Amino acid sequence: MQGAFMANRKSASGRKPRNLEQVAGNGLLHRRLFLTRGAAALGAGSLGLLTAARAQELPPWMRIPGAPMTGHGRRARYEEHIQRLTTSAPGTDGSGGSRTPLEALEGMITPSGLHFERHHSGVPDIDPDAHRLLIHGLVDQALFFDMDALSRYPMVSRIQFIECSGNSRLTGLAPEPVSGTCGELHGLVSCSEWTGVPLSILLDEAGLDPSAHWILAEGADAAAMTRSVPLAKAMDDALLAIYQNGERLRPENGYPVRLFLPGYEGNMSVKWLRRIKVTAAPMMTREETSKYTDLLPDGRSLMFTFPMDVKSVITSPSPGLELAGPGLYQISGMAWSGLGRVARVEVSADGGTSWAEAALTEPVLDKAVTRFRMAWRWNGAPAVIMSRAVDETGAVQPARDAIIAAKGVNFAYHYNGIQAWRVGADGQVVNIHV
Ligand SMILES: Nc1nc2c(c(=O)[nH]1)N[C@H]1C(S)=C(S)[C@@H](COP(=O)(O)O)O[C@H]1N2
Ligand SMILES: [Mo]
Repeated sequence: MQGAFMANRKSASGRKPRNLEQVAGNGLLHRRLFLTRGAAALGAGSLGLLTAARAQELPPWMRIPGAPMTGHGRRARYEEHIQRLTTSAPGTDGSGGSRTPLEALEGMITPSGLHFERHHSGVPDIDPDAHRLLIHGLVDQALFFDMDALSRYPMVSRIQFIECSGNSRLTGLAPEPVSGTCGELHGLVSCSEWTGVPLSILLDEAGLDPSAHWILAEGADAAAMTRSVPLAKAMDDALLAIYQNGERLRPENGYPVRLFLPGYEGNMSVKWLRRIKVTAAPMMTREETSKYTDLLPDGRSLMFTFPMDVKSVITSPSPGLELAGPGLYQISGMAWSGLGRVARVEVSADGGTSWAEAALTEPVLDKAVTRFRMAWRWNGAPAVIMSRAVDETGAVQPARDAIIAAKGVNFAYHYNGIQAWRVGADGQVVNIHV
């Protein structure tokens, strides 16, 4: 093993190897080592050493021809058990949500079939040929589009996250930590490549009245979900999204067209979009008065809290993914901010006593999920792992205590506290409050 270790290092750079550098308590290693070196270079020995006991016979799939081509691909049958966790409001089939199983995924993109869902009255079955989008209100001329006309406008593509502002409150605001997987606790966030027509192009074409300051967006579902959006956002980076990860939107995510407001709370990205009315003031809809407002300890409520704040969570290890025994592990997680790019993610393996900077996986994009990684040599003793993200505006993901001190526990949205997982001596991982 030592021989392979030396040979590796020589061929990698030809220079003398750097000292193995532990940068924080309980075994966190320097991010540079992890970016370019394997397990052997980190002193753990190779995880892939070939021994006689591990040699394989020719597997059966190499002895017979494989399956034919298919018109539409599907997952390996061994992966079919990876599912969204769906929950409906009592007495309803389609009002509720489903959560992305974050612990089963890697990279920055959420596969469309595992994108989280949040519906207020189920998924409508919309015939795209019969769907229409009306733009009216404080404009020079009202516009009325079918999908063919809409699709002839210039499109842009962006990789961006969407997060329900109710995400994470289930555990964050509970007095005792709730048991569940990472996805069950934090899975109301997903990241896709969205392609569509910038809303500004259509508003320009309609011609804005000088008194216009807001728009009202309305969905074609039975809930007729309706939200007010400041005109500045509508003219900045709002998208009428038609494609998701290269294919037409999934029905669950707004087929055939949705509003997409980068970085803003998910509720405002109205799905199955049928109408935009340009207005002088917000319309004070149900979703921005009785819902999606945050009750503070002094009895006042915050309204129109649009951007999603900086946040991160370790997806592996996480509850349900137990560690096989002491040794070298990759801590992997996701970070995002509705205010811009992720600037830095720090990881602790000693409950927040010491922190080390994680490696960010390129590309690091504006208002997109960013993958972070950290090498960790686990010594087998109980440990508490946590991550803390900082975005390019300098905003730092807060501790749970700090949020509760500032906002109490009666609010329901925009909880972005640091998540801690406790790794037991048996390798089991559980959700804890620190
Ligand atoms: N028309 C309509 N748009 C909607 C909703 C809805 O129920 N109806 N739910 C909203 C909420 S609360 C969220 S968090 C996002 C979720 O988007 P997704 O289901 O594509 O993940 O859609 C928003 N847009
Ligand atoms: Mo939401």
